[in-house]
Amino acid sequence: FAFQERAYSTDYIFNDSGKKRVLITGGLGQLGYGVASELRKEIGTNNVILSDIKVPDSSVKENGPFVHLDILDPEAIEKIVVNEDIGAIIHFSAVLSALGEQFPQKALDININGTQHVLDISKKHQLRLLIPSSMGAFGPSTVRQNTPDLAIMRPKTVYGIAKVYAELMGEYYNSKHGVDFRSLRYPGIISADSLPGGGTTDYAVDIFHSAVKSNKYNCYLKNDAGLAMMYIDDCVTETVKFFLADNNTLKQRVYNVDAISFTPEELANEIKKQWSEKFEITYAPDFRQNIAITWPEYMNDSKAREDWGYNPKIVSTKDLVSVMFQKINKQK
Ligand code: AKB
Repeated sequence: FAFQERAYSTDYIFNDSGKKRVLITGGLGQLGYGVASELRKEIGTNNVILSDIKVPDSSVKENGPFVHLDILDPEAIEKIVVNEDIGAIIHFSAVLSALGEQFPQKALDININGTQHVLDISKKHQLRLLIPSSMGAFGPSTVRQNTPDLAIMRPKTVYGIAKVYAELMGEYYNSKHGVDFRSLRYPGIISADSLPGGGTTDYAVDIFHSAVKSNKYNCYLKNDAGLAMMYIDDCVTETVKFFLADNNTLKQRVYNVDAISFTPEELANEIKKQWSEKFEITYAPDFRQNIAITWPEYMNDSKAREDWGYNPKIVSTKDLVSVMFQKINKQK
């Protein structure tokens, strides 16, 4: 889309003191690098600092600034914010839903305490703060189809509870302390080159790699476990659009975003059509099935479309499968 049509301002100053550099936490996860690359195109390579507790490949450092950061160390976060003139944080550090059930204490530490640290630092230095939420913030008592932004939120995972905490605390810091808090409730994100880890929706990424490797996949969800999903390029583009959106276009601080909905069986059928008739799927549901049935099959994201122009491009299972195999084939 044309530069002039963008709904967000082009000066990218994130707070009153004119700070315009962005710190991304959990930068080596599924989304960090992609979001950093897209944001760097908009605000300049050196204005986006990627961080993680993990050690990056040399290519990560070659493509822009990277700092080592433990999200449980608030002094270390503040030091970077002050020394590097940070005006905004995108907070990706999190333990995902399935891993969080296996390591609840670790999930509580990172997902609650890590979040609280970035909230407090954002309050102190008046930063813009984007903390992604997830459809995992919903639970078994939420309507699973066309789930609205305002719905019952009684999640049954540590991950989901921490997402509700982040949403509510972010809204509180926004109204009480003026923090420019923003959040998107992501569905499962499907990517070819960066892998998720420890999520309930990971099957929808693993299945492609398994098809290419062995033409079969043993799925840990039941054949009819429909869930909301989105292709990574849409996630990256739309997250950057939302992050840079003018504050006055946002009528709420937290938005549902969604793109595609399918069951494991529907995805497998499309893979059979586009990859190989011989592709075989088997089902061995485990504890992740019990999480999946408490999450939306699809969410209503009309508010995101109205307020800041949310507009994903890949909206069918057919197009998703096609783009995934194009990407995976290129990697070979
Ligand atoms: C997970 O499965 O935990 C994540 C999510 C939907 O938040 N992918």
